[in-house]
Amino acid sequence: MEIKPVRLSYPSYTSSDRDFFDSSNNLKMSGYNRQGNRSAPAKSDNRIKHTNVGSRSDWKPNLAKNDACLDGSSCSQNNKSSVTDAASDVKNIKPIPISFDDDGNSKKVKQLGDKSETDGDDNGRLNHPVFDICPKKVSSVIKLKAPLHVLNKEKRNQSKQSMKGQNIIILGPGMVLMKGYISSVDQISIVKTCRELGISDGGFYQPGYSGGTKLHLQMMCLGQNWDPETRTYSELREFDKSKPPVIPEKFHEMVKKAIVDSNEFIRGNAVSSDERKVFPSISPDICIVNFYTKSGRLGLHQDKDESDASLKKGLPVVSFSIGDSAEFLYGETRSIDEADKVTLESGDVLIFGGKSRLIYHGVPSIVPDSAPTSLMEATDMRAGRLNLTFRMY
Ligand SMILES: O=C(O)CCC(=O)C(=O)O
Repeated sequence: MEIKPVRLSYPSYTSSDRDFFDSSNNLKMSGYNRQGNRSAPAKSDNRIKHTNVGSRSDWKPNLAKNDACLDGSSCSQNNKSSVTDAASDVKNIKPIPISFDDDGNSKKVKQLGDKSETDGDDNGRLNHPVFDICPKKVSSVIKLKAPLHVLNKEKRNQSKQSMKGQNIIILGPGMVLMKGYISSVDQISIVKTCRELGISDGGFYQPGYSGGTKLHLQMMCLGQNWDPETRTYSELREFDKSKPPVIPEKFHEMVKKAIVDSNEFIRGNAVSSDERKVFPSISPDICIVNFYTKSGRLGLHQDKDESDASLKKGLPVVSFSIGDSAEFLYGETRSIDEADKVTLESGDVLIFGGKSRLIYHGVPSIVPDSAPTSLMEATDMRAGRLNLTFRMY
């Protein structure tokens, strides 16, 4: 599969905005330094204006010519194996031999007596590909352990990062980034949990639309199902009637703690009254888990399919990043050119609520091979990035 580079340009900035660019003309963290203090003027006083257009449905690559599909290359509707083709009345989905390419696209491994790509087999097993984020390594491949100094360096970075309050950045009113907040141990545990849930009923699948277009990621929902086609939440997943797994208690605790810690930081460090507003606590009833392979991506969109009450209150979305880093765009409009960019690394937690609840955001690219070696060795996770976003309906 041809991979076209995503080129980001920022033509609308004036010379006074130069501080926003690094030497390679990449947009730097806007407005704040790592301690959360303002380091450069924000582009405007009222950065986050919410318009009522666009939503997670903007993932749909065929919506608009210019920005609906970030690289434009895979907007063609050439993938016949639509997820909606799968048979619907199935209780136990068992893995059948499916291989995935680097894009996470599934390909059934041909077996003796195979009928077609979309039939179930003679045992009633579904041809719904099971996407395993930690596939068993082929035994003939000899795995070399990472050298000790690499692992030690990662450990040192990790403990530096987890020193309380050290690495929290206020990106804007209602938007806080907690760098390296999730410990290595918890990252490993999250990967293992998502792996187990991901290969079970209601686990990972590649979402798409009835026209055949697919998103460039694998997704599973916890708590409630979110349907990209209808942009609604429901108890069951439409195409296979599976019930989304419940959100593990441990995840609830982590979300609560992240909100408490970010609020503590906001109280001590926010510089304007808008930024000083703390996040209300949430008990999330939805978690969308995305897995991006190295060519995975997600267009700019708003998360606005939750209830009116939830959106009105600005209840925060809490996002965990694990594995490879991601370029993350965010801004007040759906324009890539006007968006700010930040890199989300393994262990980072991003919270957006309040004034930023409806911020446009997306992932134009994944940074290949940037995941901590120790995480990959401990989990056998395939190359890529796991992202969990918790919300309250
Ligand atoms: O992967 C990410 O960081 C963003 C995910 C996201 O925007 C979403 O699930 O709505």
